Amino acid sequence: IWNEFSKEESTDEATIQKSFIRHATKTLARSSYNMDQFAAYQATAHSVRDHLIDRWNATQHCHSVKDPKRVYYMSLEFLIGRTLDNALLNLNLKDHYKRAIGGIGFTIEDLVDEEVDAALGNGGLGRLAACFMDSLATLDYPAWGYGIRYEYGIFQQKLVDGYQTEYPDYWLTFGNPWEIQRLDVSYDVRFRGYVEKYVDVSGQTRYRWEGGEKVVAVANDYPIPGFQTKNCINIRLWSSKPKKEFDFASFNEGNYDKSVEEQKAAENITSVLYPNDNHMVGKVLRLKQQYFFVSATLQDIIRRFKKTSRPWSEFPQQVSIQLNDTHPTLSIVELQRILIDEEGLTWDEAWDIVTHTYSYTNHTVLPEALEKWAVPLISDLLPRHMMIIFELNLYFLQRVEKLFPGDRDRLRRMSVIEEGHPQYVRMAHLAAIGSHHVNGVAELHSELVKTTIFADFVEFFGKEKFVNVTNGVTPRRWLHQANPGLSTLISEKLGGTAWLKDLSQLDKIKAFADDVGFQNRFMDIKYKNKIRLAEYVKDVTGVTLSPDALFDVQCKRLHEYKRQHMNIFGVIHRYEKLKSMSKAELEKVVPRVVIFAGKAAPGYYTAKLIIKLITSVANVVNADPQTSEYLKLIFIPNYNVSVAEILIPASDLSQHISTAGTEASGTSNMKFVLNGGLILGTVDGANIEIGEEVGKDNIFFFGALTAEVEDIRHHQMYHNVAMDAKLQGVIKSIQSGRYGDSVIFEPLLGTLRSDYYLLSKDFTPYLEAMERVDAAFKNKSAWAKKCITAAASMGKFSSDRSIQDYAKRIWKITPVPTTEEF
Ligand code: 26Q
Repeated sequence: IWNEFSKEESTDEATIQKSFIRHATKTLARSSYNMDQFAAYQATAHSVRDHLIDRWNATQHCHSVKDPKRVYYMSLEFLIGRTLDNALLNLNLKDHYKRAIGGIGFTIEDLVDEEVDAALGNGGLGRLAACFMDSLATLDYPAWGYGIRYEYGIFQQKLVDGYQTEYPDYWLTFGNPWEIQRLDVSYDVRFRGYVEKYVDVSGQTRYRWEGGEKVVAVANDYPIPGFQTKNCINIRLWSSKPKKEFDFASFNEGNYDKSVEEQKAAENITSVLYPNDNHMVGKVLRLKQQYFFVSATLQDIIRRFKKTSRPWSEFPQQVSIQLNDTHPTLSIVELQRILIDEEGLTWDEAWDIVTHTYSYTNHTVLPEALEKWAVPLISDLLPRHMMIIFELNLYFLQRVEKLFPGDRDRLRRMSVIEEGHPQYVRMAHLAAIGSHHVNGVAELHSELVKTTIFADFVEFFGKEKFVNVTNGVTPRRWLHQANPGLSTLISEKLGGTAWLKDLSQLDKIKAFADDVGFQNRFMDIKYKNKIRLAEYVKDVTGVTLSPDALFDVQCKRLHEYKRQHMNIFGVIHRYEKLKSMSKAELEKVVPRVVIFAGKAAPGYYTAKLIIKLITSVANVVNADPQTSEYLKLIFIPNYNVSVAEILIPASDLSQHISTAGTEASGTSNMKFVLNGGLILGTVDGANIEIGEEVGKDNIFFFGALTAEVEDIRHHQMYHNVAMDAKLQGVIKSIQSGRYGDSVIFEPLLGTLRSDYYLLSKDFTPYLEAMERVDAAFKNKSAWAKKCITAAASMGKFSSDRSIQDYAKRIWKITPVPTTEEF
């Protein structure tokens, strides 16, 4: 009976319609008189979800039978975005559903737009995790993602009087058809308590973590379908629940507050995502989130490992754990604790297992982003873990001392503990010591990792431990889904969709770069994408854009190192210049639309002020009839994955202009070029490798190189520099009051007096690069050729390639296809 009735439903029109109506009536309790567009989305989603679950079950069954080595990707963030369209495309059901849903009187595009984003991440790091899950599923790797089911994702950004204001992102109001709550998969997680020393039966001194507060972690599963494969993997997101529902003792004593308090405290743990990107905040609740996540995940991994009764020594042959930055680093300590305190292994046996299990990805070398936690905070929350950290640090420093006798300064630099009042735990040191590999996310960044934060560690462990895995993006979401026009054109030329699983095939499109007919089709697709964006911009801002203008986009988290202020200063410079031009001169100008989007961390004052400057300048520029044909300036509010899917395919030029050496990789740079846009960028992060692939004629580089930046910073030469003359002109323009009371911008302008991000140094080269862009855009055919050549050169930047790199060099896992019998 099971075999007969558990088969995946067929996908003909009538079956899909039946399934839609069954879910509308039975799952949602709706009727034909009571179906709005949102309910239709929900019914469709539930119907698609059935297909996902069938494949998910088959994949799980296959993996438990074959019991291969698995990889666990631990990340505090998964920035997934919407699922419906992505699932339809990955399952190859889009056309079927289009027809079936059309037959019921809805259009699939409208329904897709009803879905709210799953925005459980800040930016690059979280979106990378989501791309990696898509690739792991597509390539048939036996993999799990583990994370937290935040009830509030990254805040919603609205503009009020041109200022960013934040609103809670409660994304679960109307339920979530994509998650499967698993009340049967739950674990206790403990905080605080005390440590007891005792002697065991064999006379060994041992420690036990006793007492403490308990909460419960409940699993919520998020199926991730691969593209054109039966394989469907899982992201398991934990939510916290109180251990005891209600304290009746205090309730009966009339102490209602106290009995509810504990319950609320437990639920608080997974309530909200911290909205800081590339900036460490030392809040207890964040540390609680990290340990809660680490504890539940390890219990789940160990339970799965124990099912097959292997000895502990085989753990690293069965389990590989990747740490997405240092955020889950307590996992290293927790595994050591479980092995020695609960499983009775010796310290050395345990440490050997730990260090053959973990690997760690570093995403930044910026000092303000490196995680360090005050020792008293950890001692209080996790007393046994703090002991273990001190102990492993002691053994580690003894080994360092042996190799470099008497080098006190080296010991101080390398210690997991930063001395001071209070002491701090350096999480990056802990992660590096407990891992077999440490990787950076682009070539330059991986070199910087070795020469800056881990220089001493390279000398100690050897350079083989420190590797590079250049980031990538999934071409399924970021081309096939976001840009169906271009995807169809490529499939037509390459004779099918195989390139979507092997992006190196894109290379063959280069053959058409000179073909005028192809150029026209390519640029026509871009034009239509620009119209789609213009409609969206009209909708959310009321401003009308001409799709004939050069669309120039910078969308990313607001940060001084990313230098959105250099961009807006450049816009002011352009505007002033336009104002001074004669009619004849104006006629030669390339019309430009400058678009910004991005969120600032709520507590990041300077970043928020940059947004205010952008919106203030936009108000003036967009209302100026003298320049309106030549310049428009837009700030799109609430940048998220869904906005990116509209924005990226519509860009002619995108800006990636971080001070050299500061942006670890960047991943939107890859998405833009893949979609037929060019980059204006610094010689930083993955821009460099993109430049190597596309060729120097197809990317606009400018600015100081990393070595020069390092030199200037090392000699403190960024203080009180003579300001670039053109930049001075821009500052004067702001101070003239042209964009509103300039007093509010003084703190932003003040940052330039100590020009740590080297705006002054890079400003003139930046403007010169812009002139090269304008000149190039005038030659339509030459521009098209650049875009085609660049896009066709992007094979390297598929996250499939990144994942294969990790799988072969770091995780040592092989694909396990879910075959038909499952
Ligand atoms: C840490 C401690 C406490 C609170 C918050 C944090 C925290 C949270 C998020 C620290 C950093 C982040 C996010 C970092 C991030 O997104 N980094 C980006 O990672 C991308 C993927 O590798 C790179 O492409 C970007 O260059 C890098 O900035």
